[in-house]
Formats: sequence, structure tokens, C-alpha cells
Amino acid sequence: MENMFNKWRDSLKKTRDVTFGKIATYFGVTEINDESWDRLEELLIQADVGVKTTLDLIFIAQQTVEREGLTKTEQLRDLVKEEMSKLIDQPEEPDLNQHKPTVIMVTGVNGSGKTTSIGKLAARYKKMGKSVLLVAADTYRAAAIDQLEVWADRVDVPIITSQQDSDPGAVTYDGIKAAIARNIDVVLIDTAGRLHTRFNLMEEIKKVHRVAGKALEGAPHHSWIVLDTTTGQNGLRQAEAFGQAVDLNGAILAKLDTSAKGGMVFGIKEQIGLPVIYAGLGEKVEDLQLFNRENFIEGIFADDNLES
Ligand SMILES: Nc1nc2c(ncn2[C@@H]2O[C@H](COP(=O)(O)OP(=O)(O)O)[C@@H](O)[C@H]2O)c(=O)[nH]1
Ligand SMILES: [Mg+2]
Repeated sequence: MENMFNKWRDSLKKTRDVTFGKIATYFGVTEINDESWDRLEELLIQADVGVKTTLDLIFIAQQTVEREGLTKTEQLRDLVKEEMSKLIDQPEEPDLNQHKPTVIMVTGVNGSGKTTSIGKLAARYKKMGKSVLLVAADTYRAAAIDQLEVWADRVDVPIITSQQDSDPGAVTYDGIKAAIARNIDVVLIDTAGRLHTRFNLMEEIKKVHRVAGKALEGAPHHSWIVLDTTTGQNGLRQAEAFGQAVDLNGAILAKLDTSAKGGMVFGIKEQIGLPVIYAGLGEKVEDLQLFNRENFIEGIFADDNLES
């Protein structure tokens, strides 16, 4: 698992350099005083952990410091790391054997990483021995359909598409029916993501969700939002808006490797109550990985001076 940790550590370099690494270096030699608490609060907020989560964390840490009589900031750092780890869950790989097909709807704003994540998931599930079918329900831009087709070719899985500007509900229905007819294990639905403030988009997403249930009772079995880590707290507000339209049950955190705002993971759990299931650690197919809590926490606090 050593290599796997290295991948996480490398991908989290920006997050570490800009924020969490500073916590690690700042806390080490001095006594805990008022200034340490202020500094900790400042660093956590800067890291996009979110105000509420930050204040909760500090409250818990202050209680523990008092109760256990801790005096060194070094001890405080370990405590913060431990408490942060408790704030997030270790997800399990979603069970794809419960339904046939398992229908997964993927939402999120334009550019967040939906299509790319779907391509990577298709490859992942195929490798796990599952048959996969893609549905191009982002019908607004011809380029969006093309992009998903490129992934279908690359991963070598079937895709159901329609003409540009056609009804996304109709292609969703056709896609699920085709998957049932072909005995497919997993259906991944790519959706449009124009600004979440647009009423029509939310209505459309609700419709795709509803139509999926008409094509197959209980579908979609999973509804995941893709969040672009570079958007930080803004991304969380997007998730809230999508969450009002459809029942989300998980998040995919894309572009963790290009962002310094990895602290967003904590806000996703606490502010919108969603587990992060997968994380995008890079551009390559295998770079979409099951979120790994331990690698994430160790990665954001890693000491770069100790690297070989
Ligand atoms: N570095 C990196 N780039 C990513 C990741 N996920 C997506 N991207 C890039 O983000 C851009 C937008 O992705 P796309 O899937 O088209 O977003 P969509 O509009 O939500 O479908 C593309 O250039 C992707 O290559 C990731 O995890 N890491
Ligand atoms: Mg797309």
C-alpha cells in the first residue's frame, strides 16, 4: 500500500503546501497559548474546512487539552489530526450486486469533472468484472456527447446517445431499457450542468431522476455529485442546490491534485452530510480512487522534509 500512499501524498501537495503543512510546521515547539488557537482557527478556515467545522474542531480540541492537561503545541497537532480523522468516514466501494442494472446518476456544474469521472468509473467497474453502459443525458452541447463517446471507445463500453438538444429524460429512459435488455450490470448517466441557479436545469435534473425510476423501479440507485476541489466552499453551495433537486447519496471530489482546497472534504461531510466516495487524484484513468481517509489525513499533514 506504500505506493498508494505516495500517490495520495503527491496529489495533496498543494493542499499541504498552502494550508495543512503550515499547521504541521507551526505546531511543534511552543507551548499552547491563545495565539496558537487563533492561528489554528485561521489556518483551518484558510484550508476551506469551513467556519462551522473549524469552530467545532477547536471547541473539541480545547476541551481535550484542558481535560488531559496538554501543554505542547506538538500534542495539539496530533490531537487536531485525530479529531479531523473522526470528522470523515471511510467509504466502502458501492455494492454493485444488489440491483441489475445498478443505475448511477452523476450531477454537478459544468466543468466540475462529471464526464471524466464517469469515464474513469466505467474503467474501474469494468476492471472489477462488471459490464457497464454509459448514457449521454447532457444533450445541450454536441461536444459533451462527443466527449462521453470518446470515453466509451477508450474503455470499450456501450453508450446510448441522442441528438443534440433532444430530451435528456428520453435518452435516460432508452439507456436504462437498453441496459436491461442487454443484461448490463452498471449504468452511468452523465447529466448537464449549466449553472445551478438556473431553475430549468434543476427541473431537468429532477426529470432525469424521475424518468430513471420509470424505466426501472428504484432507479437511480445512486446519485452522486461531482465537486471540483478548486472551488472550495463555493462547491458546497452548489451541492446544496443539487441536493434540493434530487436525493444525493455521495460525492466525488475531482481535481484534488490541482487544488489547495482539499480541506473541503470536511465541509462536505459536516455541512451537507454526504460521504466522499471517490477522489480524483489526477488525469489518468486509474487516478480516480476510492476515498481513503487514512491516506488523506496522513497526506495533508505529511512532513515534506522527511521524504526521500
Ligand atoms: N487534474 C485533474 N483534472 C481533472 C480531474 N477530473 C476532471 N479533470 C479535468 O477537468 C476538466 C473538466 O472535466 P469534465 O469531465 O469535462 O467536466 P464536466 O463538464 O463536469 O463533464 C477536464 O479538462 C478534465 O480533464 C482530476 O481528478 N484531476
Ligand atoms: Mg461533461
